[in-house]
Parts: sequence; structure tokens; C-alpha cells
Amino acid sequence: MKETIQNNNSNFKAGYVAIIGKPNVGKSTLLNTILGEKVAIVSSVAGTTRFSITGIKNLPNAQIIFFDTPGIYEPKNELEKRMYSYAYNSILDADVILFLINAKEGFIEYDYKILNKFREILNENKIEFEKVNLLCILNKIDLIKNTLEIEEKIKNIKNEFPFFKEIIPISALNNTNIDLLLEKIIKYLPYNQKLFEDEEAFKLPLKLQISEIIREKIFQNVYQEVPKSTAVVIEEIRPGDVDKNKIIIEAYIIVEKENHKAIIIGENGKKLKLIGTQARIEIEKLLNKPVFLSLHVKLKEKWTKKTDFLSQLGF
Ligand SMILES: Nc1nc2c(ncn2[C@@H]2O[C@H](COP(=O)(O)OP(=O)(O)OP(=O)(O)O)[C@@H](O)[C@H]2O)c(=O)[nH]1
Ligand SMILES: [Mg+2]
Repeated sequence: MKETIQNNNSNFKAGYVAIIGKPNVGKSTLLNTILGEKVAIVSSVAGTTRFSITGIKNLPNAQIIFFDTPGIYEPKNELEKRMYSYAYNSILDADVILFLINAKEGFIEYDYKILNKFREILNENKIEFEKVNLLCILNKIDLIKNTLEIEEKIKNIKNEFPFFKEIIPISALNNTNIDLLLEKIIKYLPYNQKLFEDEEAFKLPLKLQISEIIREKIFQNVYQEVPKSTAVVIEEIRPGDVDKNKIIIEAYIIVEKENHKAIIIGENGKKLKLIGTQARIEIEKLLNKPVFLSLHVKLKEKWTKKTDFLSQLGF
């Protein structure tokens, strides 16, 4: 991927940036904020991101290719193993790594675990830890009212982890310090020509984009445990029989347990209807056409362990 011609006459920089950190820390939100458009799904449920979403940021003096990663470091089933391997590969490909922590919580056990895992991965691949451009990003600073508290936290991190090249407080949600972050990233990128002319190069296939939208609406409308055991399959996308301008989409929500099915459908089908309506509105924006979304729920036990099914889902 990195076979590009070095152009020493130019000040232009280009490279890869991986966003890592524990679930729910705001990785996908940061990617969306940097790109100024929604490419990755976001929810308050930990474990939202399953696919490694990539986005290209073009600036006058640089092109940055960002990898959003799922916050999985201890894979427990086949699905998580596949998710983990995305995170793993993007770390090895990256010129700069953004290690996100929650500013309010500071470093907690999960963060230490990820940091250790990260060292292990580098070791296995014979990459010297000190040579890696690892930046510590304190996200969600909007949750801290006292700026002195932020300064104190930065000071402590500097003492405890001298290997971070930069420590940058941001709010991905409120777009605070994002320009500063980009500046710092560019500082560590190699001099390079543009790596990609086509900004669409990394977009997920259409079916996957649609299933991600539906999955986000499930995460946003159904309580904690259920979304984790759901997948969305897009069976068919076709023009309407009568109105050819209308797009018909047949989709299935796959759940692992019978009672999850009832929860997603809700009383008198109300929940499913809400999920469907919210998803349809967003899909219509994506396709720029009216959409009829047919949404059903199916039971498939232990799908997170079934390799064939996971491949079918795009993993
Ligand atoms: N207050 C505040 N909330 C944030 C900020 N950034 C993200 N969030 C919220 O944190 C939650 C998780 O955000 P995501 O972007 O989905 O987190 P993630 O790290 O991608 O999570 P996984 O994909 O599950 O690993 C969402 O509810 C976001 O709105 C921030 O800067 N401030
Ligand atoms: Mg995410």
C-alpha cells in the first residue's frame, strides 16, 4: 500500500493514521468530525464499530488516510477475531497512531491493556516502540469544566508515559482542537506525493453502507446487550415495480436469541418501525432517491461463531 514515489522537492506530506483506543472512547466520532461527514457509525454502546472504516482527508499541504478501528483487543469469538485483525493490520500500516483515552477517566486498566497489547504487536513484528509516532489524545474534554484539571492530567501522562510524542486534549463531539490535532499529525507524516486521487477509494460497498446505517439505528434505539448480538444482511436492492425511481431494499436483522427478536420488534412492532423509519431517512440521503425499506428480524443462533456466515457479512 505504501509504494509511492518520494518527492523531496515538495513540502507535501501524505500517510496513514490509525485511531486506536478502548470501546466507546470516541474513535468513530473523531473520524467523522475530521472528515466533516458521517462515514462511521456512532453510538453510546461500547463495541459499535465492526468494520475498519477508512477516510481520506485532503488538505492543501497533506493527504491523511485515517483508519478507524474496532476497540477490540481480547477477541472472544470468531467475529471479534476478525474485527481485531483489522485493528492489528492498521496499526502496522500506520505512520502515526492516535491513542485515544477518555480525558475525564484518565488512564484506566483497559487503556493499559491496550497499550501493552500494542507493544506486543510491535515486538512480534520487530518494530521498535520508540520509533513509532504514538500520540496520546485526551478526548471528551467538554466533560471537564476545570481547565487546570486538563493541564494536570497532561503533566501526569507526560511523566508516566514519556514515549508519547504529543499529548493533545480534544473534544471530537464539539470540534475542539481538531485543527491543532491535524497540524500535529502532519508534523509526523513522511514527505510524500498524494497517495490517492480518488476519495471514494476506501468507501464500503453500498450494501455494507446500508447495513451499517440500519445497525446504527438498532444501537441507538435498543438497550445495551441486544445490539451486540445483531447483524444486518441486505438481501436485495432493486428499482420499484411501479415507480422505477423508488428503490426497494430487503433487509434482515439477525439476532442470536429468541427474546432479542421480541425486543427489537417491540410492542406492536413499534420499535422495528422506528428503526426502519430512521434508517430509511438516512439511506434516502445516501442514495438521493426515495426508498422503501422492508425490514425483518431473523433468528440465527451463534452467528458470531459461524465462519461462513461472517464471510457472507463481509468480514
Ligand atoms: N461528551 C462527549 N462525547 C463524545 C465525544 N466523542 C464521542 N462521544 C460520544 O461517545 C460515544 C461513543 O462514541 P463512538 O465514536 O461510537 O466511540 P468508539 O470509540 O468509536 O466506540 P467503538 O466503536 O464501540 O469502539 C457516543 O455516544 C459519542 O457521541 C466527545 O468529545 N465528548
Ligand atoms: Mg467506533
